Amino acid sequence: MNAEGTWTKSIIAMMLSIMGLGTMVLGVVGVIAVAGSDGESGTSQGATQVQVHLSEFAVEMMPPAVPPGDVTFIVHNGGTVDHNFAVPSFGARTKNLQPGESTSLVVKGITEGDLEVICEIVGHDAAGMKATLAVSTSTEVSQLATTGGQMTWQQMDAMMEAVAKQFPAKTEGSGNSELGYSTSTDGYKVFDLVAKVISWEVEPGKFVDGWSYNGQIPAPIIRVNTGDKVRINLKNELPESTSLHLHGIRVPNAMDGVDPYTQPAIKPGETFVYEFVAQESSVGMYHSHHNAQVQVPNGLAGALLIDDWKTIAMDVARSRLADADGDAETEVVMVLNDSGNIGLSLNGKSFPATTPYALAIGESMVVHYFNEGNTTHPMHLHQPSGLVVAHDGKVMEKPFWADTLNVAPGERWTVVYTALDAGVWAWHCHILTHAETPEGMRYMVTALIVS
Ligand SMILES: [Cu+2]
Repeated sequence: MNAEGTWTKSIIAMMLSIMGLGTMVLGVVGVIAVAGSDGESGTSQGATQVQVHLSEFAVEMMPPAVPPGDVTFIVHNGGTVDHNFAVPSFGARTKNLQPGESTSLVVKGITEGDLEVICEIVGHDAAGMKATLAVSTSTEVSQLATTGGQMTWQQMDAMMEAVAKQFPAKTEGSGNSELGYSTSTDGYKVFDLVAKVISWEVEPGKFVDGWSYNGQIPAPIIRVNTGDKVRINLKNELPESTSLHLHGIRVPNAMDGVDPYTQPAIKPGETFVYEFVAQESSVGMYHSHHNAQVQVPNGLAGALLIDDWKTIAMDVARSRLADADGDAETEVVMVLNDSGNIGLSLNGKSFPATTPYALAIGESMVVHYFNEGNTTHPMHLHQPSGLVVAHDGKVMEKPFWADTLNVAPGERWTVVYTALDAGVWAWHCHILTHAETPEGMRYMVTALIVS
């Protein structure tokens, strides 16, 4: 079986477990995704990750040595009875984990020396569930921490499985909710945005400074129709000036958001009002255009859709697809990122914290890829092929099929996927360093579950 086949098999196994079929199919009990931290919480940006595998009666850590600083322990109970994971000298501990359960624990400010870790269940440490993490400033240790160390293949397999079993891991915060509006007396749809820095959990236990609109990454989805009068009030609560560019949307020049040419920068504490009439169907995005190489990848970006793209896309695709009823059941906004505080991610989350999607055979989903990052991402859904129906919000005269589609920075591609075969199909960026590490799948990876 090739690498992709192995992947698919392992995701299917884990998703079946999550869907409650695990007890029948795999004979395992309750695969769970538990995120969050029972240790210190807060920013652990730059923290070294250590994968912890608990079993009867051993505590295995990879890498076995780390540089001083903050450490995020990704803990998986691979045993058959309850265990926990504790760092006694810091008073940090996870809750008791059931067999198959995972969680994370952030421990900050670890200094050079030997760090003892144990399972605190009575008798387990004496039976062997204690280990020592070497904390050292040596360069070899730094390299070990970034490469995952010199693992045996068995350790690598165990670690990959431990990470994969967390999917879909629960994390704090989510983006892409639909933004509500009020209607003004002069007939505008009025949307309120507040730009502010928040603590954002990119993956279990990894909190970063996220630059958000309304506390969401990606920003909330704005939907309007052709002919609508649109007003966006943007309040700047960031520590620096900002501006808002309406990318791929036809607006008057004064509303283009390019300070200092089309408007003054919006200083901290100020509000700027953007107004335009929606003239054309768009798969647009809105994002900062001020210190944008920092503000956008840190999170200040979202989708602005003009008109009903489920219908527009299916009008193009319907006759060429095996869709059962001719309608799309799902519309997916997928914002790609690779830089800044958020880093490699799908919709502001890194695997295993990404969101899986679901279709039944014969159903279709309309996917809009938005690249808000700094490099091209070839997005690949294992099956089925997608019919590419629109580029940058313009319906294509010649739609084409693709199972892997390059999405360049700034581009939007609209693709219709119709589910043909049951299973859990991996869906990821095909730059492999954007999808996998020696510790397993990470970053720009999710799955389509077809039932
Ligand atoms: Cu990529």
